[in-house]
Amino acid sequence: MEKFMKLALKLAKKGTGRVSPNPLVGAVIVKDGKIISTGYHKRYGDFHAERNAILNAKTSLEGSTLFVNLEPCCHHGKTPPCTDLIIKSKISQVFISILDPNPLVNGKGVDILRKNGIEVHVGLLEKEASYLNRVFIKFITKKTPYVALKVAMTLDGFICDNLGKSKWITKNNFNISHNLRNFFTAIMVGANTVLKDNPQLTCRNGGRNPIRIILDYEGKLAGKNFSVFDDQSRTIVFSSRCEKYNGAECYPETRPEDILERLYSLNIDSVLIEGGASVLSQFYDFSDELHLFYAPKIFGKGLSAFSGIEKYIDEEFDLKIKKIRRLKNEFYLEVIKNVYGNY
Ligand code: AOF
Ligand code: ZN
Repeated sequence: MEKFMKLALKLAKKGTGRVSPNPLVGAVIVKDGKIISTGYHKRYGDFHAERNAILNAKTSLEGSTLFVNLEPCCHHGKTPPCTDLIIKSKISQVFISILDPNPLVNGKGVDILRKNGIEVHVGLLEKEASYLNRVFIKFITKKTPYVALKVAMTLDGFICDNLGKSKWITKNNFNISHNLRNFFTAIMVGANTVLKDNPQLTCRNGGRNPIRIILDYEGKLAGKNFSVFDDQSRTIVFSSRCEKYNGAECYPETRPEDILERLYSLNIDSVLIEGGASVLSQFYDFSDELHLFYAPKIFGKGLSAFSGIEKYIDEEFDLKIKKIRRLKNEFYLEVIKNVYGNY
């Protein structure tokens, strides 16, 4: 059974970067032990995974088993309820990893299937499935974007040396970093990072470009020609000097909680914050996970990634290491701060 759900999860991941703020969902239909059809949710507003799998089938689905990593929907959204189609196609068994946290569904999809005589099992590969859809779960239940922080630093936690130089502390993180830019809907940096590095903030390993968010409270970048203002992607500025930004999409919020509320209202479900120290520190308490790249260097003095926060040894640190990976002579940690679901 697990191998079919694993395939559903693998298919779901193909929607990465394209379905937000909807969930990543894959579906596999099995009959007499053989896979007879598959499908996944490809793009926001398109057909759901289950519908695609059912439509892709070349044979009768009567008596077959459906594997899907999220509970089938039973509401009319951009598309009609998947439960109707599942019942109509005479599928007799459904394996689901997790219930849909969307209050419009949340258990009601399972009830409808059961009432129609379909055998339903919930919980297969639950941990993998809730981790995969952590952004969706947070966004729809907490009504605020999922926040990830990304930092490249020395072993002693510095993001630049004592002369302010930061290029390049680590050099083996290209692929992971650009996968993150594809995974999260938006990427955020402060004005100083733009002034110093003139980054493009695009995804350059095959994914789509994230929405670029620039925090420029004082309007230092207004009217200037930085790469973040090119037409490769949408750029959103937060500034108390929006009038200096004629034409650009600009909002006046400056506090992290207000910025996140604005992003929620813009339907932006997740943001990857890439620095610098002041932005990372301001958003630390609002963050859900950290992506930390370490180079075997020790500076002793410089700018600490989180120099704007102050925590003490007696405080609770709910940080859990999710992944450790060696990258040649460097290493990468994925650290989870908040769990949505079970993983
Ligand atoms: C998806 N893809 O494969 C599944 C989803 O507006 P709609 O019609 O696209 O409905 C979106 C909701 O449908 C979403 O919030 C979730 O509750 C449910 N399931 N959504 O985009 C899918 N299975
Ligand atoms: Zn559906």
